[in-house]
Amino acid sequence: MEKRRKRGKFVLRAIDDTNIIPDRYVFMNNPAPAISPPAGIGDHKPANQAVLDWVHEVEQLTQPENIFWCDGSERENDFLIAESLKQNVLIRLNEKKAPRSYLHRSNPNDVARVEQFTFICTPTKAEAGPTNNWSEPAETYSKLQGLLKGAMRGRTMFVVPYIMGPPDSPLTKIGFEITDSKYVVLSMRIMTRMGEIAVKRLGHDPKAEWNRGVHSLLDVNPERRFICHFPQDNAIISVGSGYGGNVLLSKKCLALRIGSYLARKQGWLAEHMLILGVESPAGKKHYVAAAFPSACGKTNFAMLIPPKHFAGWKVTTVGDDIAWMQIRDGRLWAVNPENGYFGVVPGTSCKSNPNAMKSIERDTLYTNVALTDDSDVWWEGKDGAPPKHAIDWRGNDWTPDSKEKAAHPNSRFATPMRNNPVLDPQVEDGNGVPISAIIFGGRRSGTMPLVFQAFDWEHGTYIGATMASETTAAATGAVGQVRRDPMAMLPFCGYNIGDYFRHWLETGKRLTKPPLIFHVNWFRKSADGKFLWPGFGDNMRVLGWIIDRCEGRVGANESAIGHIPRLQDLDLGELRGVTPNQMRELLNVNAEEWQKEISDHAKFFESLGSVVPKELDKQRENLAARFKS
Ligand code: GTP
Ligand code: SPV
Ligand code: MN
Repeated sequence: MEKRRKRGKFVLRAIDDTNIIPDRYVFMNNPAPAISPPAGIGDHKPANQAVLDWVHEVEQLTQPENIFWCDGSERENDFLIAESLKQNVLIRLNEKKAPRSYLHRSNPNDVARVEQFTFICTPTKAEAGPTNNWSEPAETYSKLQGLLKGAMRGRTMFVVPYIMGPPDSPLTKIGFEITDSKYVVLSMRIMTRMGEIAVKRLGHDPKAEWNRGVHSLLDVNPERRFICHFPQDNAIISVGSGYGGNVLLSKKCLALRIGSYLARKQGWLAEHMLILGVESPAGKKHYVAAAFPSACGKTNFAMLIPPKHFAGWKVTTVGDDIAWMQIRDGRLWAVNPENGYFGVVPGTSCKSNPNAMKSIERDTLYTNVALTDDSDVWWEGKDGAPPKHAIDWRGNDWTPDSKEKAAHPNSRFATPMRNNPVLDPQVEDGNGVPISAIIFGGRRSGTMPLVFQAFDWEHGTYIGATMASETTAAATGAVGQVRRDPMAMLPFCGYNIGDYFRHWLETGKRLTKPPLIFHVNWFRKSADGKFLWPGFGDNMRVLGWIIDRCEGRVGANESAIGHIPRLQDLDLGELRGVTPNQMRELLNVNAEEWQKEISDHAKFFESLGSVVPKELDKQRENLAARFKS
């Protein structure tokens, strides 16, 4: 430890989020029994004693210089941005080219989710199940308390009240995040409904359900980086990181890991899914939810612009990452718990995703992209020629000849969903939107056809449970390796995956009008390693078939793996750059590849031990048998 310190390897450099706010802005000094807001900025009082007690506890432990209760106001935001600029937590961008937008650089050792340091802390290991890192709650609390002891000395502790979900939804959850990072506060303001609204919803009931999240940067040292979830306590503690997915505790930690645990207990679903609306020229609208693993196309699909040939069709976004779904009238109804998009930047262009480009034109917090000489942002895949010179995501000089990438492959934007030109009008509806189809998908260079449809809910659950994808830069570790990622929830299911599969099967039984279930693969490659399918807007052609299936007006081939469109079932009018042979390759089910696939399914289930419901083993046997018949 000493040695490392001396070498300074893990010590934060120039761009840092560790400075304190000057005294004149201090809202409250120790001790904190009667938490009251400063005159002028903010005027809410959290009336719930349980929150006050908890904040006081964390204060005693971390010993911050100041406590700053966030109210979510404009004024507060302006103030925090000004402080962040002064302290180099943010870099101001060109007001003409990127109005009200800022660049943040995270520590180079801290640029993605860390699955190896993410823990589910349940009383027994079995509750966390075979896919999660488990650690014993009491021991973990005591280890984390050790790390947090005095951790905010000389620093400001921010208390961020927020809600997840539309304000009037029965699904909506309350959270409080304590953090010592201004970047986190500014991001939470974009990503959640923050401030006053949460305090009001909490009310005075001492038994009200709310999530307690504690985050501290510590010294941003990977050896002291832990993202710990305590589902039974509705609590999260995250230390040692400043990267989005690890520290915006509303998102993966609450909305998915704790969320999935609560969902099972309370009879709903918390899923890593986008939600989109699709309207036909005749004005008939359907909603679709789709689970693709991290960096596999959710944001892009949720903002899709149909090709010219699909004149009159319109796609709108309800959500781009997370869906909370409940059962009503025998159907699934979905809400997006978030208020903004935390999206992958590289590859985003006016060609691939014009709606995302419009969304991030202003009011955007960029992380780890490149900075041009005229204070604009740049990344690989942006429209136009690369700049002759830029500062890369690490803060070093960069030219087009540089070996390094200018933007980190997992560089991100945080932007309010209000900026999305195709935001769905129902996005605030607390009842949610009725889901006609659920789509699973991943990055698969072979085996998986462009699209196929499950025979029924149970078969669809099997398809989700066995789906796989090549790994991406969204999490640290090797990229491009095929791994099973059930329902795109492998890193996000907060309890035993066997119970999660069971919950899916049971949910299906409660649905009288279940959504149809599909699997897609935009990433199949030809023998020479090129994508066979153009993707992006052209994915409308697949979505069109899916909608036609929901309407019962289009045919398919019944194959061993499910219903697959015949060439004539897909509208390929004016599709450029895909030959009929390529189309056949895209839709092909290769028996040999599927033998291996089925045996990989079996191996995966074996690796999970005895937790997999027997219905799913039966599904595999049926699948294998269909290949033989
Ligand atoms: P998370 O935010 O990590 O959950 O990712 P996501 O699932 O929202 O993925 P996103 O839409 O941001 O896409 C990730 C990467 O995949 C980007 O580099 C996109 O350019 C690329 N991508 C998205 N859709 C397609 C597609 O249809 N075809 C191809 N070839 N690439 C795509
Ligand atoms: C993902 O990795 O699936 C994301 C980005 O959506 S993060 O919030 O960092 O997890
Ligand atoms: Mn995601």
